[in-house]
Amino acid sequence: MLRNITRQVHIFLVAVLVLATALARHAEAQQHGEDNAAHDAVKDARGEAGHMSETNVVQHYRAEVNRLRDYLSGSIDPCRHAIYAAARDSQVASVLLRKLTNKEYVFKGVRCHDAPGIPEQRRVLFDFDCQPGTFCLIDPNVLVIVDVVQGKVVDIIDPYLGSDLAGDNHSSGHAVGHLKTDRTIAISTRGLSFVIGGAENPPIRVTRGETVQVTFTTGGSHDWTLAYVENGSEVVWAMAQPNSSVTFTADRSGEFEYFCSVGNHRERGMRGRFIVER
Ligand SMILES: [Cu+2]
Repeated sequence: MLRNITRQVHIFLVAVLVLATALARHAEAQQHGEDNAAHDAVKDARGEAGHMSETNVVQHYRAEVNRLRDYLSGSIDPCRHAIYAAARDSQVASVLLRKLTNKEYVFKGVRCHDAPGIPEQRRVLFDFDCQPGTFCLIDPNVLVIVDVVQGKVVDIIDPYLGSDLAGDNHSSGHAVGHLKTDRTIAISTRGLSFVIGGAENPPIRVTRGETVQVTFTTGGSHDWTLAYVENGSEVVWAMAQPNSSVTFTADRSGEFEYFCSVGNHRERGMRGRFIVER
């Protein structure tokens, strides 16, 4: 089980960092209207992920994101910076990773557009389609609004129902699924335990449908990971890196486990129950 989740987490992280690299590559190709680089790189990443060994994935991830940052430092193109700001945002990463690892979805690339009338914003569209042969009424696109002056994500619209921002000759569609927070949970660590409201590894109870923000603070090498089980294997539902937060919708009911995916911390008791009540 542990190996399983470690591998899942690993694949996720590899996918996001290669996505980030792909995004940079995509930004390069953008002027030529080339959308395929990001797509191909993500496909490559999925292939390679299975062969990665058990390095410290969190450190590796951070190093790769830093590399991407260095790569961008000479650029003044607001769209490149917008794409980077989106890709490094833990909440965006969490949303994208769920889609990238969902076999029903196909990642088609990323596009960046001006926000009409708001010069400091860019709209970064992560374009997903449903797999051919599957039925879906809603394209699983994700639109990330970035303030390029502050280098911060302003909003995440998931799914984004507008069919094509580049078209610009129709309205931009409805926005549903804003990650508006219903509940914020502050989590810190003490040794190999999570601490919530003074208690060690207490059960977390939420109501189904609530949007939950977890704020994770730690001085150590830990993460806060929540997983569910599907077809006998664990899938990461949400993950907060050290000193960051993650927002997700508690759209599954039942009992789940939160834990630290670093090393053997989970086995050594760095875990607790996450209960979603109807
Ligand atoms: Cu840990």
